[in-house]
Amino acid sequence: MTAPAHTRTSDELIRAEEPVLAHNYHPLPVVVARAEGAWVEDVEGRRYLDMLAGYSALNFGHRHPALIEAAHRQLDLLTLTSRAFHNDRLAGFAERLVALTGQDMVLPMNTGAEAVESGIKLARKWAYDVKGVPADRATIVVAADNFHGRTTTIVSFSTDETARAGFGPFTPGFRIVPYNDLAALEAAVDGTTAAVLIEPIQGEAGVNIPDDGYLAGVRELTRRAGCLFVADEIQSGLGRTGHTLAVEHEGVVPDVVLLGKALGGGIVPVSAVVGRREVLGVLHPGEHGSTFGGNPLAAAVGTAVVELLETGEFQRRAAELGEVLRDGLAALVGRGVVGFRSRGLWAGVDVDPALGTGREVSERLMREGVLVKDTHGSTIRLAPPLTITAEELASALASLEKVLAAGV
Ligand code: IF1
Repeated sequence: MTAPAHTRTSDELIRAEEPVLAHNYHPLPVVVARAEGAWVEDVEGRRYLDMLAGYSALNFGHRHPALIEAAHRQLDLLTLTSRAFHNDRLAGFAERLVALTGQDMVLPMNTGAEAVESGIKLARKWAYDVKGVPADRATIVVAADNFHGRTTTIVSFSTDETARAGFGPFTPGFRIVPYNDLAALEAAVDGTTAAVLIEPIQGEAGVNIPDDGYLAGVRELTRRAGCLFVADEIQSGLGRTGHTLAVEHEGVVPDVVLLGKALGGGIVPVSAVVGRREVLGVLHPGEHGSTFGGNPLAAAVGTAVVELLETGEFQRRAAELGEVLRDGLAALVGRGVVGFRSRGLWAGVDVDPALGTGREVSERLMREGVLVKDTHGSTIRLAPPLTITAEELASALASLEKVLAAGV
């Protein structure tokens, strides 16, 4: 398919955005016009290797043929009914998603933040209806340096002032403890605790991987305390770390798993709360909902995504190529990289601040034809599509080596 005819250049399009688009992002100066697999192409036809993959929403690459085919097929049949009626795609999607995750039930939503908000509402209602916590007294324990989305309730428990400042008043009922600290977590859990909500690996914090045993510790601690373990796998899940879910690295099964991003195949927003019957069963008609949640187009694409994951191919690729990524980054330590964390095809790379900020390194990589996104300070995040080839990955690592060797 040829790129759409453009009447304006990249620079003209960037300038045109300024007066009419809210300035809540500071994008790299690249204007993408088309994409396929791990590659994107800008308005002028320049190609870039996409090492961000939509923050893990593009695990299967841009426009994966099986996902596009599922979307095209459904577009020609039915796109939306609302949940006022049944549609013929939702049962199949829910059945395959519970089978993939080893859970009992699904609450289909759209964005990740909606899945997180729905998970918070479910945990609280479970605390009142099942655990017997007094009304409006439920607490949820979260980790410092968390990222769970941008709604006012979610930023209520963020420790990132940039994400919170100016958006109060905030939602009460959350306790914040250091990540990867079981003693602090134990001290924060009491009879009012509905759930512990954590990312199995903290993405925005810079791919912050907890010590082995932490997730198993959270599982044991929450089981003993009679509260829920809610795992936010919106970024870490669906193959990214070499497993279907990142919690599998420790063989842990949470009570509730939050999914999003790649569940929509990079085509439509699809998210879900997947969990035990005892938890999702607390909802009764009229108590929660969403106009688009569980729509037939989302269910058709989501089903095609689950079918891709059922093969195990993408999890294997992430595990195998993850070793290439890890070894490639290890070779750069002391040569511009001061440290890194990686699991599967997901890495947080700490660049020597003397070489520049994460943003400055991202701009230099862009000029080399590689797109990445900084997280904080001088840390960049690498999260390519799981369809990336070994050659493409080696090329991206070579570009990083070249940018670091070139210095400031
Ligand atoms: C932005 C960050 C990543 C998430 C986890 C829930 C959500 C996210 C673990 C909410 C979303 C996105 C949001 C997007 C950029 C990106 C991001 F930089 F913001 F923090 F990936 F690290 N749980 N993360 O990572 O999902 O509502 O966005 O669908 O806000 O700029 P959403």
